[in-house]
Amino acid sequence: MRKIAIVGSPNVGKSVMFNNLTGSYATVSNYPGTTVEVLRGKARIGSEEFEVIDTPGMYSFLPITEEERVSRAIILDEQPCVILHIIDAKNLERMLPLTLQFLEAGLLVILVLNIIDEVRDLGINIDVLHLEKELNIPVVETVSTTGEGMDILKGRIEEHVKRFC
Ligand SMILES: Nc1nc2c(ncn2[C@@H]2O[C@H](COP(=O)(O)OP(=O)(O)OP(=O)(O)O)[C@@H](O)[C@H]2O)c(=O)[nH]1
Ligand SMILES: [Mg+2]
Repeated sequence: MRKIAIVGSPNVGKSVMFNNLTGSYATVSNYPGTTVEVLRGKARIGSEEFEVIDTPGMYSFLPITEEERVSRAIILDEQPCVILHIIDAKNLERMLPLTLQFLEAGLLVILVLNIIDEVRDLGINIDVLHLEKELNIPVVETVSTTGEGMDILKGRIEEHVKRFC
């Protein structure tokens, strides 16, 4: 089964996104050789079923904490064909360096601008098409707590899988 890894900084909505994609059933296990817990579940997107992995929060792709080492290992060793980089869109500038680290490592990520409801409340408008052009990757806006944007995200995942997996 092909894998989708959900990655990003702490507290950006990764686990809510994981629940959106997988429904209620998940298995929890310690990553081998560590005390770090990793959640795994299944998602049907289009006609394909994927294993979805909710990774521990990471600030950098160059790991300092055990959690960051586990997330890096999942990305590099398990070779998920889809990597969803979830960010808190309110803190776009602070969060994009991690996206760039992924791209520099040759990883084809889909950038998910989550918590876009609070961005709107602040009166901020993010130019998503411009960001897509600059980064040359799909960029999708979501509100993971309401499910807004999930259909579009699934569509982008399908396109990505057809092209790259
Ligand atoms: N307003 C708003 N809140 C959100 C959204 N997505 C997640 N949240 C809230 O953000 C908080 C963190 O969500 P989690 O899914 O636990 O975040 P996480 O990335 O898994 O956090 P860690 O596992 O600690 O790294 C929760 O209180 C969510 O309800 C969103 O789109 N809009
Ligand atoms: Mg979480």
